Amino acid sequence: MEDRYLKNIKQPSDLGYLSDAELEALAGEIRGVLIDTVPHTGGHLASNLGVVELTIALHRVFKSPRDKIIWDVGHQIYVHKLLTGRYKDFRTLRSQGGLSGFARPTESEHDIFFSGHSSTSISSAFGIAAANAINDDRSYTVAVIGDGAMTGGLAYEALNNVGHADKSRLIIVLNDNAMSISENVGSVARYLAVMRSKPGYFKMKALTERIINKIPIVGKSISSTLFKSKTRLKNLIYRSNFFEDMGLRYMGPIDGHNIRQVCEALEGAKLVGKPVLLHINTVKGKGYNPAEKSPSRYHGLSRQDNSPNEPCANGSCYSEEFGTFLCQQASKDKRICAITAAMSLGTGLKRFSQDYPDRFFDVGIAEEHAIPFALGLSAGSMLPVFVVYSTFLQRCYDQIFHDAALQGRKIVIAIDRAGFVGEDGETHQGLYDVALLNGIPDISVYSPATYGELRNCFVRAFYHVGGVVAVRYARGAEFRIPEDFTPSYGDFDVYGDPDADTAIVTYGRIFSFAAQARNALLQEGKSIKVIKLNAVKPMPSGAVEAALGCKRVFFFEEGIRSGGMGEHFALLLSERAYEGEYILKAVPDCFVAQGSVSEQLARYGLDTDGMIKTLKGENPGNE
Ligand SMILES: Cc1ncc(C[n+]2csc(CCOP(=O)(O)OP(=O)(O)O)c2C)c(N)n1
Repeated sequence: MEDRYLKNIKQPSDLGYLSDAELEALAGEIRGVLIDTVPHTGGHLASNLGVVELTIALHRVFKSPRDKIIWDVGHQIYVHKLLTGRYKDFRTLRSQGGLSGFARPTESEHDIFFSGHSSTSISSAFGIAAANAINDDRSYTVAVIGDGAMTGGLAYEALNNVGHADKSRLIIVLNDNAMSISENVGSVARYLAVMRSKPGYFKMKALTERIINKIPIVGKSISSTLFKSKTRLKNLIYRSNFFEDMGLRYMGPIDGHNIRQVCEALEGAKLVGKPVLLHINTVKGKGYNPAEKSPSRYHGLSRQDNSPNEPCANGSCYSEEFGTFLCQQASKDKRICAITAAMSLGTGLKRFSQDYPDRFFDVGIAEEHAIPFALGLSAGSMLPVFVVYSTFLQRCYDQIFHDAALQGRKIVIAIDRAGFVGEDGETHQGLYDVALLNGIPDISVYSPATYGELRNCFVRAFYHVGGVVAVRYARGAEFRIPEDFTPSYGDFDVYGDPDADTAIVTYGRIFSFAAQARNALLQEGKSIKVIKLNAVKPMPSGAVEAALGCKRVFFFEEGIRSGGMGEHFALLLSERAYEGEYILKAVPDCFVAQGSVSEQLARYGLDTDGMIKTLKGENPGNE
């Protein structure tokens, strides 16, 4: 009996054999699989529970992969995976070598683009639709975008472009559950709340009930003439709304948990002959009480088999430590403001948002906006800190260059999730920020290893260093630091014999592994010093000095090699006529696939064992 229908869905076309009642039963089975699996694998439970019926309807009405379905962010793609031949492997979700938690074209022809970052779906779907129009390809392209992702500016750049493209067979499904990770924010959210509560479709449906008889999910398709009359009626009801003003056809809002109604609407959207936005209302966490009650808590779950390197395993983590520290500072300094781009929970800002609502700004999924907004706050004599995951900071390259560094004003950037992030994989790794910031003038970058250093770096960032100051720290908890290490809280520390002729240069949490590797080799009679950088930009000249006399320098870097600390340090050494050898272990020029943080550190030789091997010459260097 278990998964009676789901196990027989080998490809989306198999849905065509199921009756309305069987589709409902299938939805129940899918919910069961999600609720059973995701707490173990970790991942986005609430978002997926909310799109069960929508995904069934999409695959019922469209012919994937000929018709292309593009999921914005891609965190809500599990149901799509279950219906596109990946049910059997679903338990491998987010583990090393297993199914990704996002869209991965390498995994299935039904996943169109790699995804993980928000608000891109309308642009890329429109590109496909535009190409199809040129090639006389009559297939459909569907972008599924959440109301949270609709707060990202990129979505509006796309709508601006889509609005005058009459011929495109593009359907945008706005999956409105009133939630981003936390409650959705801003004017768009307010506007959608008004739209959501209007009985548009139903009223329209009642008006046309006499003309259109019961429309089955498949079979008899709605006649174009009838649909057009429906649209005309709807336009009488809604003379204008934002999307129609932008040049799209607007349909909705409809109940996104009613498979029949969603199928009808999608069939209708196919007949419109110009880009359509279909607004559906869904409930985040639908069908699982705890998730319906606390959708934010169930937005993203961590794996159940947490290793000690996972977030808050020891009761705290860098994000929480940062959040607590910021609240303490804010109570003393009324200028401190915190900005988040829809990530208040993950970045430890929840308490700040409650204690200092006037100085807390959730700008929506709008990282690009956050930086110039911080600039404005700074110009208005405030002390802004933009708290952002390393991977999402990538969106802000030009803003950091033009709206921050060039202006010379004080802006603090707290870069969370710097380093390997684990199960989210390629799209979410925090391995690129050092290289990215290295190329921008007049920025200071700190990379503390411990909670104590983290607090100290922020004090320096707020009060002792000018211009743009970034402090970067990892996902999860601090690693163990040897008891005989006493931090200087300066730009760098030297751990071990300062006269050793072998040096390790490193920064951030993996100092812990470097220190352990050094101590293990000390037992074997090898003398090594660890130069631990706290400031990675500008590079402390004393640290270069400390490495100059060594015969061998090993760089261990939890970040991309190109443009990173190691390359830069090595150049400074060679400029100072360094005559010894150096070996650079960092992440090579690649995208780093999912796995646990420990697996990823081991994969690139950046755990204690890997470092010992490299130090002994058993690992190839300079990868
Ligand atoms: C550029 C970027 N910033 C932040 C995130 C983190 N993030 C992932 S999902 C999400 C909320 C998306 O909300 P919505 O689109 O409404 O989808 P829902 O989960 O509510 O279905 C956020 C902020 C991201 N993926 N990309």
